[in-house]
Amino acid sequence: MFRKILIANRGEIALRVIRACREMGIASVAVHSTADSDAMHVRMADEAICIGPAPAAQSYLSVPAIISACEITGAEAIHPGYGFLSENANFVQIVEDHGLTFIGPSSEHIRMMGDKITAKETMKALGVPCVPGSDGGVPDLDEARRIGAEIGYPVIVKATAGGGGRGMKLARSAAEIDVAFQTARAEARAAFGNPDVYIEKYLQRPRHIEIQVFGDGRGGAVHLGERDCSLQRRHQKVLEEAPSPAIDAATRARIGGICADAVARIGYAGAGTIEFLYEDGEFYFIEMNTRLQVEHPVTEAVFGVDLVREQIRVAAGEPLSLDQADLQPLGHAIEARINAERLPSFAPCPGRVNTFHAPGGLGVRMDSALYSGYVIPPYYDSLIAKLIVHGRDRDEAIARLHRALGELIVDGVDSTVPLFRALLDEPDIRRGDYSIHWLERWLARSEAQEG
Ligand code: MV4
Repeated sequence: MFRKILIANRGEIALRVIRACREMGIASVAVHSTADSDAMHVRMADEAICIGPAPAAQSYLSVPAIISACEITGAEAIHPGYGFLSENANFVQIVEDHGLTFIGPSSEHIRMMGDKITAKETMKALGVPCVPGSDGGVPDLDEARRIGAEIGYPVIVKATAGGGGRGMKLARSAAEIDVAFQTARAEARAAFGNPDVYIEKYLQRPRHIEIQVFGDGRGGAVHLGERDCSLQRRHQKVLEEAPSPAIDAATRARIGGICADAVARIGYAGAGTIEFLYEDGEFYFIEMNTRLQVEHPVTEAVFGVDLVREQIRVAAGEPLSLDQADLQPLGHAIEARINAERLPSFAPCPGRVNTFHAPGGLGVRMDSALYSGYVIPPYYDSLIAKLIVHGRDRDEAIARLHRALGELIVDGVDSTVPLFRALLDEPDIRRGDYSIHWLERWLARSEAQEG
């Protein structure tokens, strides 16, 4: 096992990894920018090292600074958290070239899934159900028109180097395919330096359901059910839950089995998430994320598993301590992502947090790096806390989230807390009856009403 791990991240996810290290008897090294000298992850780690100025490009994204920090502190492995360098295949290669261990999958698997056409071809060949569409890339307009006519409109043109909602263009009818194809290509070339696009049937009212998988890197893998992440705004998840209100045990076992089998067959190592659109009882693969996700705690709550501990174990060459037969979800978990943002615009609201008080009690977990007096810097994303509740069933989880939100105090900056109170009062949300479009439509309606 590793003696010392460097965490190449900040905020609540850095704390999450430090806590796992401490429970495993592993020393932790925090890295930070000059803007984060007073950040909680710096205080909580065993050691901390400054790696550069405030802009992430010169600190949390600086490969030489992070490699140097490992050499100076004697850290043997790097946990990337999410975002920043977590899905950067070149970084993983450099880490390995320096005799260090990246806590995550191989650079080959990251590269494979980072190219969305390759990811889809790979998954399709492994028996994972995919959205109908082009076989691979679409090289020219004639081919785009032919595919549109073949699969039927609406279709969506997606950049192979995109993902997470970046680089997509909708064509509602044949009249729109030329513009959609040409703009998608031009934008993909400008944004990613790669113009390649593919085409899919556009699903009108799906849910976003993702399967948590875990590979041991030796051909073994398990799944830990699904998360429903349909409540999003501008491709940013707002609230996630496990299990999905739309999925039963038999469906979970079937799609979970397909996903675990797929990652086992490619020899995948570590945590991964296979994203699907789910409509009319069918799953359609869209992307695979090769990192630990922000919303992993809802899975941890219902499966009673420490996913970061498993990541570290697998990276150190130890076997998974998970057995598929023992993995049964218990109860229901919901995560509210609390951002320092002003409603209704969602404009970032950095600044001094005068008072911070975290809720507690049975079934409540607060993952946050806030403290009273902390000054939220303007340079990074606006997530300030994840409030995760667990109940025996969905109704209990909802009541618990309501109760916990009432105990939470974040004073001095605006936050998205009021959004969750309003959401939990909505009959559609209480029933679990929502698609990927529900939140944006509801926000548009609320704004119109308030004038
Ligand atoms: C789609 C789709 C409908 N049909 N693909 C957006 C993010 C990226 N991961 C994939 N996305 C979508 N792909 C087909 N064939 C609708 C979306 C989409 C979406 C997906 C998940 C969650 C929220 C979304 C919001 C708008 C569009």
